[in-house]
Amino acid sequence: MKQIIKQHPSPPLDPIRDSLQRHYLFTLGRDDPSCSRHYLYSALVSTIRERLITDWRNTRERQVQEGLKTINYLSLEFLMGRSLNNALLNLDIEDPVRVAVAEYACELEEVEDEEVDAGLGNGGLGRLAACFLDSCASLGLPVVGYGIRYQYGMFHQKIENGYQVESPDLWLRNGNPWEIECPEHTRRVRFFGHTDYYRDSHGALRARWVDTHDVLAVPYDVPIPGYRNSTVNTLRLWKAEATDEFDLEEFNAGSYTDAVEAKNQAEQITMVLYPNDASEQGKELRLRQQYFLASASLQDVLHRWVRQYGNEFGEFAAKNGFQLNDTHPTVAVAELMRLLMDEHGLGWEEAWEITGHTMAYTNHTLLPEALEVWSVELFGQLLPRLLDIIYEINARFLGQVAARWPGDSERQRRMSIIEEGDHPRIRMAYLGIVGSHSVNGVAALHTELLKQGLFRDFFEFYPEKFNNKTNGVTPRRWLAHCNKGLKSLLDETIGDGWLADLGQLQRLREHADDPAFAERFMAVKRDNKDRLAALVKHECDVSFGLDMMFDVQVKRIHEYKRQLLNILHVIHLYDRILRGDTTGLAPRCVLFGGKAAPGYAMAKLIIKLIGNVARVVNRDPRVADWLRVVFLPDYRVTAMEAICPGTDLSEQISTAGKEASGTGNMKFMMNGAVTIGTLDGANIEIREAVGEENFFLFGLSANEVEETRKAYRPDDIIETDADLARVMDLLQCGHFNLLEAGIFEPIIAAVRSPGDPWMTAADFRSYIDCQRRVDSAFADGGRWSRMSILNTAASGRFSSDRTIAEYRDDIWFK
Ligand code: DL6
Repeated sequence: MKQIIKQHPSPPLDPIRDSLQRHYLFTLGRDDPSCSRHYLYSALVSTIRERLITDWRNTRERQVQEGLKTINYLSLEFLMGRSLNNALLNLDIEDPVRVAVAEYACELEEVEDEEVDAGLGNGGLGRLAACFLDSCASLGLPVVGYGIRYQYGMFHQKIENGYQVESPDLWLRNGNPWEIECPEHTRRVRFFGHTDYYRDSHGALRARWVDTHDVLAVPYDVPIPGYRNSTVNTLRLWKAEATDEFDLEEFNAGSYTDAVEAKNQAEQITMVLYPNDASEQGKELRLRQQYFLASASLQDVLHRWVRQYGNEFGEFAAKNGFQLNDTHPTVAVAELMRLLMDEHGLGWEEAWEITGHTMAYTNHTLLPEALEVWSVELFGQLLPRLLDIIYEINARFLGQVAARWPGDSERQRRMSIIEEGDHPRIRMAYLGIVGSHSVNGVAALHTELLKQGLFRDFFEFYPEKFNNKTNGVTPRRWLAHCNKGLKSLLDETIGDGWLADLGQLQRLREHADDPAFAERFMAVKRDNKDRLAALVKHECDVSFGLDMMFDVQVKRIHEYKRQLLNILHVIHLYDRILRGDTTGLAPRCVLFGGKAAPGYAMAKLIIKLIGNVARVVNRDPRVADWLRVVFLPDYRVTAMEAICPGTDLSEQISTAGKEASGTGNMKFMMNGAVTIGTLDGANIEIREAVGEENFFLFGLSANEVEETRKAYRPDDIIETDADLARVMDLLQCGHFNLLEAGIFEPIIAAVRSPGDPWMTAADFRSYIDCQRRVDSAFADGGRWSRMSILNTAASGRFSSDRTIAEYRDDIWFK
């Protein structure tokens, strides 16, 4: 560094090196080479941001000048992970940056490690939103992401004595160098108060929301660069602030805590991400978050519109669209109605026409408990004007239902947005369907199940609204960045066009039978396994052998995802090895990872069981050559970037009909892992794409699950299956919890329960038989490498570029 200072200014410096040096020296005021790497990271981000600014401005100006329709993607979650690596790749500046950073005696990877994950999401839904932003920018589409700038992201997970322990994720501790605060675009969001009716100057009856408690929404913009196309889109994240710093009267009267109460209340709204991926029912703060996001974002869009076109909304729907990411932001339907009517003077019919043409709703779950409902009482207190509007929407909608099916009051009751009863509730999914022009599921099976099951009445009423958009993942992050070895091999073999057109990976098929190519492909895999093994050793102090099969299940811990079935298989393997039954067995390293919602006791107990089994297995020298098991703590985006390239076998084993799509399954496939899976979510399409001979299928189908459920007797299954009986005996006799008597009773009871919704015992036999087929395929190196290559080759369909192109053509720009 001293040397750099002496050289400065030495003509002509290369622009990246120059800018990095300038930011290090002058923006951050550091001139000491021994300064922490964090400064280098900050200076590098400033360097990149500087390069993005012009394209960012040009992108916005072009979109305005060309009068392009803008799509606003509203999501309570954006699970971005790190941004530095993605920006380097998309801007094609990795090589010069590597050189510039080397002058600080640093490897680029070390600087990258300074970035903390932006964990503003729980899992699949939030990560999908992040992949979509990358694809929208890469396809040059005018899409703005709107979300919340949570002060605390997804909690950190430690494992203590096998139990999950959560700690807060204060990801903004050192600031976020990517964001730009835009106080000039602050919006005011209302709560509480009541509706006041009055006559306007034309004598028309109008409503306004009065006596409200307001909160300010301050936007922070994050640039989203497209892949080598000069497009830079925006992710706008809202932070809540009080309208006044504090109450001066209270302060002067000496009540210091009361004086800051309002400020604290306001700022609480964006304080913390709710850490539950499947249900977060009834929490007032959660409703505040949802409305805060919806209102601030819609006001933002309307403000821009009015600035350009005045209060003339004739073309609004042609120029604006809103994609609602699950039920979380569906309150936007009522809020857009309110804003158009109360703030911009439109009549109901006109406002409804606009709302219905701009809103589109994506459903991400078949689990009833994840479909949000809000108590009418709570909603009415917090958002009284919105409740009026929802009642009116419902009354008009039910009028249409009655006209279509006269006298069918049962159907009206079923379809009502308001669920009647002692404690009436608002069904947010129904509001989303009624108020949108498009309703989509996220995989073919999921969409079919929505149409036949959960939303059957609505599908009958509005068949034209329903469509499928199978999920995808961005190949920039999930192949090019995380698997540099494979990227180089692909570039060399088929050129680098695949990064913007993943279908080109099909051309790998012609190399699948070429032993020289297979050898190189598997050498890359081995390098990746080596890296993953090092991570496991570092985090868990367990050694993974590179010749063993890396068998991985990483995702949120949930009963429907059946980590339990997987660990039962591990216990079965352990039992077989101890009995000397190792014929045909492939040595395995089984890796689990994922967070349980803090209040989800069963999921947390499953983590404990995995940990206890791992401890017993890993300490037993008799099984050491055959089996290793770990639970890798704090699973997150950055961890997955190291895990998926080094995986041989991808476990996608949810109870059929429960996983909407899955996206981890796609990341693994892209990186050449072979899947063992049920006919659930996007697994079905993955199997179709790669061919059934290259996918390990087991288990009941969704229909069979429903049939079997009618007379399900797990005790009978256990009694007649000697392998399962032995596994259950090991659990019941406390083999894995000798000093913790009885702790796994709830798990044992769940497996044995005829009411087990996840049907673990029903699929056990099929699963372990399938795992035997996996073993024999793995033992045949040539066969396995072929399967692995073909998985990567067939993964083109699972690029989020394809998904977004479908949203573009069928929903947004139809
Ligand atoms: O669509 C993204 C992702 C799907 O891949 C997962 O299958 C699905 O579980 C997830 N859904 C959610 C919503 N809440 N719940 N449950 O996270 O969406």
